[in-house]
Amino acid sequence: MWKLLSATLTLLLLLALLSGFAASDCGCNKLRETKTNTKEEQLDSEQDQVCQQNARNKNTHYRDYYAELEPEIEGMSLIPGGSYHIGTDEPHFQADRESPERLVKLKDFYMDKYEVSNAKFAEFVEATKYNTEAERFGDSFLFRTLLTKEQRAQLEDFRVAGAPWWYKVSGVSWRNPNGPDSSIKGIEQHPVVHVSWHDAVAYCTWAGKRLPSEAEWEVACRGGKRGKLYPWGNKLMPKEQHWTNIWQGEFPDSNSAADGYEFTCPVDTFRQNIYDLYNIVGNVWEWTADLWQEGDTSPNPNRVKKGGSYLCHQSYCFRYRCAARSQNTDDSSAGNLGFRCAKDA
Ligand SMILES: [Ca+2]
Ligand SMILES: [Ca+2]
Repeated sequence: MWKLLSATLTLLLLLALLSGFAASDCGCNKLRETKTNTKEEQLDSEQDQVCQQNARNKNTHYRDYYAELEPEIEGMSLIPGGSYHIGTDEPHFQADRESPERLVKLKDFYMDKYEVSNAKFAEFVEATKYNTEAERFGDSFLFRTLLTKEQRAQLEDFRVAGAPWWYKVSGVSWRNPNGPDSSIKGIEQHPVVHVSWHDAVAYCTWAGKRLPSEAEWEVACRGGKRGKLYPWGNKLMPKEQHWTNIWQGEFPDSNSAADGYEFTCPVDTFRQNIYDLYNIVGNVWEWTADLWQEGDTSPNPNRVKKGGSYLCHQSYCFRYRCAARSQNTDDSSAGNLGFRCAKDA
């Protein structure tokens, strides 16, 4: 009897904690939206601190660890080292080698809370005069709906085999992400795209950081939970709300953008787990440091990318899961591929 009562109470407590996390963004976003003066800004900042503390308190492992390693690095979260499970025994794409679930041991590390934005990448280019690979090659890959019917007809032979919605378009780069005549004006806080693996490494090195390994990326994605599909759990839309920027509708013909975004969204839009990470799944794919094929010594080896993008739909690219993975050669770039950096603790 007592055992049953105790188990029920534990279950109720767990449910209360879980629903609390799912329901809350700690009210921070609401405050930001209504913010009109400095007093409210101060409230906002205090509320943020409460939120962060709340987030830590809900995960004892995280809380106990975090306290030892203050102060924080701005824009990064500390991910505590330890043994974690990554991968899955229920793979959706066998060929991607998502399985088996396996144990990895990691040291403490920091992870960017956000994908690197256009504004941040512009600072790097301004400081270093860096020229991305897409700029040097003179083209990059653009999704079909960003082209007019006439442009699509002209570029018919410049499509990707097996993925004919990608067009190789001249004059497209991080500076002109949505077509040769576009710019980053108005989308400064969106993730930088059309950056190769080499470009990502160059940025992270400049910032005193590095790309995360795949294991680090996935552990950060999982937010201390084992075996869940998404950073927040197994349900795609808790509280019937959108938690990530992906594709709604029929891929590749109609995107209802029910989540609010047909293409990229600002890097601080969807907070997805207890580590305070945003858009870790969805929005844009993210490069990791790892080779796709261990020991690959070819000139442009494939590198692992994680997280899926705003173009992913369950029917076609169910890869906005922590265990999912894909690859591109290290000189590739496209309109749905970006990155975030990590750093040793
Ligand atoms: Ca979307
Ligand atoms: Ca992402």
